[in-house]
Amino acid sequence: MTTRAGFVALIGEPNAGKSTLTNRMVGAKVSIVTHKVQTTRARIRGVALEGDSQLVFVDTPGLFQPKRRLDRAMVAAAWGGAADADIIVLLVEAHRGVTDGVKRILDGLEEIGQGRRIALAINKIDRVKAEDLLALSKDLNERYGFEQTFMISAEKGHGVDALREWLAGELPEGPWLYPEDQIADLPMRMIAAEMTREKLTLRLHQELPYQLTVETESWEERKDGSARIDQVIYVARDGHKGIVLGNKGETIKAISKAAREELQEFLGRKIHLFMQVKVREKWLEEAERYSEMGLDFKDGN
Ligand SMILES: Nc1nc2c(ncn2[C@@H]2O[C@H](COP(=O)(O)OP(=O)(O)OP(=O)(O)O)[C@@H](O)[C@H]2O)c(=O)[nH]1
Ligand SMILES: [Mg+2]
Repeated sequence: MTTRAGFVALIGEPNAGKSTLTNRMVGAKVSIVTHKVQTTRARIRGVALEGDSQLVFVDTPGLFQPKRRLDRAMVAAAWGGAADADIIVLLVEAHRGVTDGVKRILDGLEEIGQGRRIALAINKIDRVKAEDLLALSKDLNERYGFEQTFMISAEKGHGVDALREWLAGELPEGPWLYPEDQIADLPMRMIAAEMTREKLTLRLHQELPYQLTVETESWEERKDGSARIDQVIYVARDGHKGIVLGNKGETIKAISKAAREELQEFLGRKIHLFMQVKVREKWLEEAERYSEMGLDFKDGN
């Protein structure tokens, strides 16, 4: 039997649907998803099987014009994921079309593109009419020589099988890179922190989700099969702490409950989840916070 295996990097503007597509390909939620931009902060690998091929999807942070150190590290992580991949899939939102952000990504692809394999996936096709799609596909293919174009809805599942089958046939021949039953390549403590950050992002408004980070500080296995997980939410300002806690602590309580339920479902066992909010004004400038997120601090320079 000839097996194939390799890395498929999903890149695109923030909110394009990269994490949604990763999860659909894997068949489980390995990467958090929200309706807000810049949800994913680091590269997240999710593993899928198709016939004799093992596809390692690399979900990346959205590509945008970075302002802060964290933004720069995120964008660097995304381009790094693209540079290391066997095949790159650029996701473009059907209803937004060729935005300035998409144009800048196409310029970036010209730079790293020599000899690379790059496919286009127009996502969220459930949001537009078919005739608009054809025009968008033509426009994008005139701007860049994509190897293939797919029209998909990562959320509804349209076109996703065709994309996966094509990728499976194009990856290099070779042994599988992960055990057959592995679906993600991220430590559990990080997945747990991400789940909490997702609930925070969904619940908190405006800039606050961008000003906090979550870390799992300890993970203790208990004899009864359950686990006790302690997490810290770092915020940059005193005022933010109050908002995260909420009136009589009801915000943090609701977030903790939602995160715990999802974690229990994911792990299939009982979890005792404890959260603490700490004010740390300079967390965005601390190397350790970046390594905890899976980012390279130096990339933020
Ligand atoms: N209508 C529609 N919505 C979608 C589709 N795919 C993703 N979405 C939604 O788009 C939003 C962003 O999805 P994500 O998967 O978090 O996007 P992302 O590219 O990972 O975003 P960042 O991590 O911020 O770069 C979410 O609200 C998704 O539910 C789709 O095919 N159709
Ligand atoms: Mg994402």
